[in-house]
Amino acid sequence: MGATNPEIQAARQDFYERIATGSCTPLWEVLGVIVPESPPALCKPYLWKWKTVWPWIQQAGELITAKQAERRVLVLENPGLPGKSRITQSLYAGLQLILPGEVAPTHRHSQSALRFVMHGSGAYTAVDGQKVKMNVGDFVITPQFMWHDHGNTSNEPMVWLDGLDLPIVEMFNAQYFEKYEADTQKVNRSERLNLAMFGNAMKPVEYTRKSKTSPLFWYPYERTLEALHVLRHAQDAHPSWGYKLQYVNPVTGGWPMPSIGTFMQLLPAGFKGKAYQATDSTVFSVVEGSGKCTVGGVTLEFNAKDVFVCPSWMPYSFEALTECVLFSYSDRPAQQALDLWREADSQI
Ligand code: GTQ
Repeated sequence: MGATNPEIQAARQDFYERIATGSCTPLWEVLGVIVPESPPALCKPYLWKWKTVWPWIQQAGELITAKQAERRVLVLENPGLPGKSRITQSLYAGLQLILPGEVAPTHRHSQSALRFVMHGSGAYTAVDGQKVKMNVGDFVITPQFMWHDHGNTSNEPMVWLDGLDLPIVEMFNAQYFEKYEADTQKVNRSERLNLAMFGNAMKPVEYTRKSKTSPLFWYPYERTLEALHVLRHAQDAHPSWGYKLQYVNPVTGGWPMPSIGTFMQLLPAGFKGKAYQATDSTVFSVVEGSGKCTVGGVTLEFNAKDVFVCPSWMPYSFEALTECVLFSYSDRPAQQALDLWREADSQI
């Protein structure tokens, strides 16, 4: 808007104040903010070093039990979104600690959750009567509104990354939460059965789809890693992401979770990737290796067990010092469901 004479400005101000009494407000004062040309950079690139957070996780373990806390988790809060309990505008991330002998009691909620195991092995997640023992690198799904509890029957602490669509469900104001009558739920099936039913690109003939979430809820690391190693020897690396697989729902071929997409990629030692840009802010969890991610003018140097975030539409590129394996998740399925997702080269 060009220079406006003070009289008109005062009249407008007066007008804004009058319409505010009836909960109206002028669009022209906020249009550029609410309809920006491209995604505003509110979410910042950031890296959480395992070396820094591991002592804090252990200290949390001394201050509160898993049962007292319900879930003993350090939330990874994006420095650009303080106080909002989120790592990106649409997704939550937290590091959950379960000590030997502990139980995180059974509850259910409308938010979908993923677990990605970072440290330790042998703790379990029970989902809807099925128990999964989790090991480093395993990706486990807790579908929306399914009873789940976690416990550690091993003799070492276990830490995993929780990824939830909390901000999405909050945006829709569709949150529900319930506690189960007991700490642990009755378990009558094992993860071996889940893998047998859905983990071999096969499914029981009589199976009919009940929800949008994958009926396979355990994706063991050894299978994922083997696939990446075979690919690595069979073909050239993609110029931006090396060798990258996306997890799928074996029944539909689509994403395993309706709101969150998950990936695992391998960057060969010495890999120098071209920059990539897409509208899904992405959370990376480093399983193996050391490297660098350059994003939005910042270089994030990562090692195993570090977590970092690349915000929407900021070009990012990888450099691998050693062979790296990276797990990642984003809201790509939710954006695609609404026809919003864009890559830099896509034609719209
Ligand atoms: O394990 O159910 O990090 O409900 C945050 C909310 C974990 C869980 C979180 C949750 C959970």
